Amino acid sequence: MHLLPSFTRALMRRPAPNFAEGLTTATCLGAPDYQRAMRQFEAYAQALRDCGLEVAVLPADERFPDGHFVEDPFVIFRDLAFHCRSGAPTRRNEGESLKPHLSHLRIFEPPSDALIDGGDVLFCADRVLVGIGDRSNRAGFEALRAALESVQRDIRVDPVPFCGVLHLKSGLTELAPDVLIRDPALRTDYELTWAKVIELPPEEGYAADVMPVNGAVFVAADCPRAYEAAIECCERVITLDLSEFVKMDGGLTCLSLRY
Ligand code: CIR
Repeated sequence: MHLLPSFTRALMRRPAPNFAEGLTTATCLGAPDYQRAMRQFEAYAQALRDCGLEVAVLPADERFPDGHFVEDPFVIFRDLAFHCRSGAPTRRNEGESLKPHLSHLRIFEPPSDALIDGGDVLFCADRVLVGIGDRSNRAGFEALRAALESVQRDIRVDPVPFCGVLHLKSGLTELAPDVLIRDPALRTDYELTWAKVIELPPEEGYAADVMPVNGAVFVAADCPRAYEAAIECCERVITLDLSEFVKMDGGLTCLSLRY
């Protein structure tokens, strides 16, 4: 059974003017430009609308400089909204502010030792991969697996211990069923032989975070190898420039919750 249905809705939050105060390891890229980030954000929201999604865009919230990375505080699967407790303490209250906008879903609260960021959760066509790294731990994986099994008893959920990139999806996503795209910086012992794996050149590593949406696939702009791989798998490839979010360690998927 294919785990990726077509999406009808997306939730996004505008970046706050203080978004450069968020967490980042990419300081060598320089400080992000707010106006440019806002233009990139609007283009992303419009691209989701062009794919048929109804996009709810929440106002910026200066309490959360990383708060526009809405993918991390929740994992949504059918009617389930799993409320993640981030391994990054500064990001732990973001989910509370999203909850009222997800109240039509069944919100699941995991135990407090369960750490997880949505960026570590990769829904593939036939399985879910849960990265275990700096932001997500084994208890987080166990709690998410139990919650997903409550929705679909036979769902396959695999732990993927990794390092080298921030989130699992920063370095590995699925372009098409059984076709993975990978940043060579991602290191893992998890066996990937069940899929074809396209390894990007190091300078395109951040383009490993691709986002399939309703028959299209979103890919970071100016990454020719990633584009070529995407066009081989998918008729419609949407490229987006997210340079200002990359400066804050943000990947393509992290700016929206799709469901
Ligand atoms: C953080 O370090 O948490 C944010 N600055 C970036 C989060 C990006 N999230 C994602 O790729 N899922």
